[in-house]
Amino acid sequence: MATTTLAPRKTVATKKAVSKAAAPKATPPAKVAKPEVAAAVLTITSKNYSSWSLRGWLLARFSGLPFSEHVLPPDDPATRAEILLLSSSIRVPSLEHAGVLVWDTLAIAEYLNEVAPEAGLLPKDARARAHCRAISGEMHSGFTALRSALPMNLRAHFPKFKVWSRAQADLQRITAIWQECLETYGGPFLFGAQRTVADAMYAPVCTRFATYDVKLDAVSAAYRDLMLSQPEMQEWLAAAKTEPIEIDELDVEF
Ligand SMILES: N[C@@H](CCC(=O)N[C@@H](CS)C(=O)NCC(=O)O)C(=O)O
Repeated sequence: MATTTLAPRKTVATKKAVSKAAAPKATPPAKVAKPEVAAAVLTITSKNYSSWSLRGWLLARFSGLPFSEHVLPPDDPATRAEILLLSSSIRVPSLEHAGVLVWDTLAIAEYLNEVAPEAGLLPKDARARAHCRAISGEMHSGFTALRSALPMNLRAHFPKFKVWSRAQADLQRITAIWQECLETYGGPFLFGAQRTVADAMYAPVCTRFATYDVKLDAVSAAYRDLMLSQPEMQEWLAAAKTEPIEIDELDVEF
């Protein structure tokens, strides 16, 4: 009997003792170290004229990597010397991140895809990824007639602009690329629901089509409008409009 009456008390007493012993001490909560995000710096030039700067900047924004801009005025004599220190190609954009310096837009795209794979800058599917790289490479190395005939100039608008025949061929190839991608991957972006490297690469073509009043088929026009309405594009366009840089000679590809 005594055992049965005492046992519960003992049990309760033991529980109290245990809970007292386990009670948290009044010490301040341990500080949880936040993972360090290395600051990145993207060097660009004119927002109004530089299509490569726009591509690099969009890639960085699409990647989600925090970065600050280092803007070099293109008409400044010191600019060339400064770019030379950053990239042996004497070109912008260039990206500095975590002790790594990378230049040339496609190299920057590949680097950003490595440091921020979750951003989906390249499609997950291997065939789509190869296709994305192929059309991005085609933009990177081709369409020279379109580039020289229709230089990027975001502040300008040339209604009824006459596109000469070689540039017209580039234009047709670009819209064929867009149509094929939009049909294959279902849009609204070139490789489906996610913005990829290819969308950044072709973004300055969208602005050129708007600047030079290029007549497009309905599918290509919808894609152009979607890209121009992206918040990042709107931010860039607004900044370009207030940029105090005037360049008269627009026969150069910026
Ligand atoms: N292939 C390069 C082209 C970059 C390029 O042409 N950048 C122009 C500005 S948009 C430049 O830096 N020009 C300065 C110069 O040629 O001195 C890339 O993909 O980044």
